[in-house]
Amino acid sequence: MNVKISQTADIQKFFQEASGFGNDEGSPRLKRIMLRVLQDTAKLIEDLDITDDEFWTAVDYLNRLGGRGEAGLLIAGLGLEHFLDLLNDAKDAEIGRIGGTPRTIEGPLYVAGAPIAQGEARMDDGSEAAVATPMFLEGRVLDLDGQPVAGAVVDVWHANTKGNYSYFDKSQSEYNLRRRIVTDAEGRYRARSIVPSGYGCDPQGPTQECLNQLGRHGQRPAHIHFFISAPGYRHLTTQINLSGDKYLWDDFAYATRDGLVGELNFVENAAAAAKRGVDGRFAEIEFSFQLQKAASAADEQRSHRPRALQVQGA
Ligand code: MBD
Ligand code: FE
Repeated sequence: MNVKISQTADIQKFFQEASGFGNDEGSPRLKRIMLRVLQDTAKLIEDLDITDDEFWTAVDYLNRLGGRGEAGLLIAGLGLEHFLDLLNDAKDAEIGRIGGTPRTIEGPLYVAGAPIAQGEARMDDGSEAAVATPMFLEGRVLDLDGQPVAGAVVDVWHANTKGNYSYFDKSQSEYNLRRRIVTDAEGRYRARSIVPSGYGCDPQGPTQECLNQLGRHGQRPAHIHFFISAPGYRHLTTQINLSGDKYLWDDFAYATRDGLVGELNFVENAAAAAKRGVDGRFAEIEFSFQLQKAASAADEQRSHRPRALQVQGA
């Protein structure tokens, strides 16, 4: 067709009505966003000759995606969560808010309310002792001048040896591999945990179903997530992705970034193991964070993205 139906004045007026522009109720912000969604969706349908069957397949897909709780997973897999990082990086650069540890995506598997410990914590419940490699993680939280930030909260979470996360994987104990560690006077945090495995999307789930159609895998390299926060400093959401993993630079969620690659140092030394209180082979990893100063109170807070909250003992 020569004339684009979606661009005619009649259709534009119709979508304005559907977005609530004909009334004084509701949210002006949402109306503006919805109008754009409808306009752009209509344009896409027309430009790409989306068939009715394709359209209703997509509607059904959204139902199944939400039904399985995988919307956040697909957003990560399509690179949109990483795009938000790139956008925020560009905004920061424009106003000279540079320096410190790079941000990278949170992902969909955080759970609020993990146990808090002072200075150090054991993160694993010991249930995988027979198969897991003990991991000793430590580092410091510093400001941009390299001065320690005492009393910072290092909220850390990672997967088990199967690549699964507690809470979402009901076979794990509550808050397994999730802790909040408050830094000591030197800005230091220490954790004993286990070496995580990379995550893979459920092969039967709707996210992998879409990735299959794109000819893509749904694997992440082994990684450790962090929220770092402290009064007066800008909240940091980041991860360390572990070197040596075949997916390190082939992450389906695009989270790996320069400056965020962590090196596991495997140690096989009986005396060193005894000193650490473990038997046999273990791993060490050191990673420190540098925080920007907060420019406002809101800067100190993480985003208000809805997150799971497990009540301890429940
Ligand atoms: C993860 O563990 C993760 O970090 C992301 C971003 C997506 C899926 C699983
Ligand atoms: Fe993860």
